[in-house]
Amino acid sequence: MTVDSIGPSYGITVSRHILDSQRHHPEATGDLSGLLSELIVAAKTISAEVNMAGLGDFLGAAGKTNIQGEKVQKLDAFANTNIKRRMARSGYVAVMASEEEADAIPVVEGYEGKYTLAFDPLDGSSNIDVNASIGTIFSIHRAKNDGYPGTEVDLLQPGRNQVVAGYIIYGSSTMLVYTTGEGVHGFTLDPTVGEFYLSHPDMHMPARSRYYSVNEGNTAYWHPEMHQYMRYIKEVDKTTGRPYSTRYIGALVADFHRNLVTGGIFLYPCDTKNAAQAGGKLRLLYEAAPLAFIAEQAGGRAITDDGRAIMDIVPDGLHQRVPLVIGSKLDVDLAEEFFAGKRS
Ligand code: AHM
Ligand code: MG
Repeated sequence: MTVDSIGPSYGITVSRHILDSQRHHPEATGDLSGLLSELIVAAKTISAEVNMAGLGDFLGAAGKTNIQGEKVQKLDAFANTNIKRRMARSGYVAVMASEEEADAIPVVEGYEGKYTLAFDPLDGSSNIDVNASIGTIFSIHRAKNDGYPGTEVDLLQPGRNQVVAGYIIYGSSTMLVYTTGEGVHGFTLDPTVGEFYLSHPDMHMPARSRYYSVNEGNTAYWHPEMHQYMRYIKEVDKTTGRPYSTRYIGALVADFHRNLVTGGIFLYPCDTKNAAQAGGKLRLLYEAAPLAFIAEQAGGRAITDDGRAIMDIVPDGLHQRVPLVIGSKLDVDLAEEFFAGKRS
């Protein structure tokens, strides 16, 4: 039997995809592939738990508040512990940071690896109790020193230095989307066999869209330029595809994923409600920077509303927050023009 007579592949698993990508990098040691494999196991475990949430004891708050002062949901705590424990002995990471923990998380002595991992264990946790989409977001950098215990300094690197970024969305199906800087690839979990299969190779965000995602309940807190931009995209003008339609679920990972697939712009601008935290709500390390890497790789853009590229911001703290405008390139360009006062 010749190889040709074997026929086409039954589907590319994420493990195969990662190993194939590694082959293009002869210098690779396999550590990054190993790290991703460990993360994928964590993702499958969390996915299984999310699917059981309605049946089990996981709904509702765990009775604690996190560093952001928000209620920790039970599933958040589960996801956080699951990722942390799996990674702490993996030998691939030097230090971690989680949206749910105040300080940098050390790994077990003797297991220090060469990467850092920042993660939001369960983004959009207010959606847990209502059976809407939630997700896990992750961001990986090289630590400053290979094989030594990492510190906060290793984690405070700009998004531009990311080696990998991705998310797992627990939606109508569970999907993993990630980039290593060579395009964006999406995999769908087949729960019957427990494998992620390549379902969305080389994802590209449409350059212009007709969708916007924003919490309009914050209108009273917006700056004048945001009002002008919103007024513009809601005007009727069929030649430019307006008015845009709203899509907002309140879980960044879900809103972003939708916009990645169909095109769209997500805005959580600088507002007076969040004045105490530089005007933004979303976290640079766990939310904005990893999604910015994916957006750029898919042909989109991510900026603050004063026009800085999210990827270029050097974090000044693990839990730094930023205003975020992210999505289809031409839509972000347009918002930028309004915010810079070039249009009104
Ligand atoms: P979290 O659930 O990890 O704390 O994330 C914060 C969430 C984002 O997922 C989402 O985009 C945003 O907060 C929604 O905020 P709001 O409810 O103010 O619209
Ligand atoms: Mg979050």
